[in-house]
Amino acid sequence: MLGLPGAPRTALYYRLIQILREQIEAGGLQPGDRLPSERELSARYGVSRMTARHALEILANEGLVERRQGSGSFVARPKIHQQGETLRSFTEDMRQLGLEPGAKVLSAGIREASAHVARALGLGADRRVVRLERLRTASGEPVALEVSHLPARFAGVLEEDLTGSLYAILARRFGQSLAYADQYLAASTAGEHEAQLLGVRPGSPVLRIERVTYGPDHVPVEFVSSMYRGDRYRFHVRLVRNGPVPGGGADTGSGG
Ligand code: 16G
Repeated sequence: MLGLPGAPRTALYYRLIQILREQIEAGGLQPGDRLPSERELSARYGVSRMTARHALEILANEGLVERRQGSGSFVARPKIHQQGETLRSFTEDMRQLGLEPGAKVLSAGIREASAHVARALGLGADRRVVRLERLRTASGEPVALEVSHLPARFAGVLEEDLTGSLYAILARRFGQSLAYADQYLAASTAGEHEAQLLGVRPGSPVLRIERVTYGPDHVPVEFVSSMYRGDRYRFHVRLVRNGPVPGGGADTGSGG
């Protein structure tokens, strides 16, 4: 039995999750290995099948476990690990990880920016932006949905092949280099449409990322609003105690 005498029953699934997580993290269970079934977990740990199912569901939401209809639960592949110290493109990130970057253009055109986008890009009277919606793939697997907005002076990107690197186009066609970005992450869930594109179930956990990327002259070049698969992505940010990071200094909008 997992429960300690007097411990609330609601904690059982939590304890079971810890046990399974430890087994996966310690390497006792390897990617692709089959986990015990709900029935086996229930017998082995003295919990109800409901508790076992709940624990597996939570591990699946965390992306540690993959549930396959009719064949059980398996240890998932390691997540794509993105580090947040240098400003890199999706293409550069994937190559660094030994994955093949890809992009499927879902829509591309000129639009009037919303107030949110106009503010992020610091637009004046001309509120037109290039809006580019792409599904990003890692070695063929959909991992993120990106909606990029660029000031209208970059309208020429629409004449380019957008299934490759946008940053490369900005550099080549406009001589536009990028210096730094402010990035915001928040938890969310995939709606029906996004879930279908990302190949996950509706309601699956995702990371919503907003990023404003600036040129060396501190002028915003891109505002992106993206949705990354929560089961496939892991972000790493290094935090330095005391004092500014050398070369840093972007305004985070916290005021003061
Ligand atoms: C990253 C950026 C995105 C940019 C893209 C360019 C985030 C959230 N997004 O995915 O803003 O458009 O890189 O990649 O980090 P590319 O040069 O491969 O098109």
